[in-house]
Amino acid sequence: MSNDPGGPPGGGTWRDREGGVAEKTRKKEARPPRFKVVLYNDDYTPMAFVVELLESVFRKSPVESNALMLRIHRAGSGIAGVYTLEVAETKVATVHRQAEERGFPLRSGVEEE
Ligand code: TYC
Repeated sequence: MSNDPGGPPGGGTWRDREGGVAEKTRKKEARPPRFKVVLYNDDYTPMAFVVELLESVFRKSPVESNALMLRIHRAGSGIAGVYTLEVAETKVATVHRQAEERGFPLRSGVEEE
């Protein structure tokens, strides 16, 4: 009676272990969860300030920044960028700090992708 097909306890193959990291773990580390930074429209923040932020904080081109600002203005909100959680939260904090410094009510937030 030897039904044992061989291989490590718990299934899989011995080969799984040769790299030291199982495939599931490797995938997790290679693709961390991503988070959208959403910018919301309001009636008071100047268009030029939003464009400036999209360029300086979100590294978008002037043309792209202007198009996105207008999209947010018309639709009510828009995605400024997609990042890891820590980076997304830092961008939101930067947006709020710079807007508050200028006395503008601009709001933004993080949403899981
Ligand atoms: N609605 C603003 C205005 O007319 C412009 C604006 C665009 C404000 C995008 C916020 O996220 C925003 N001055």
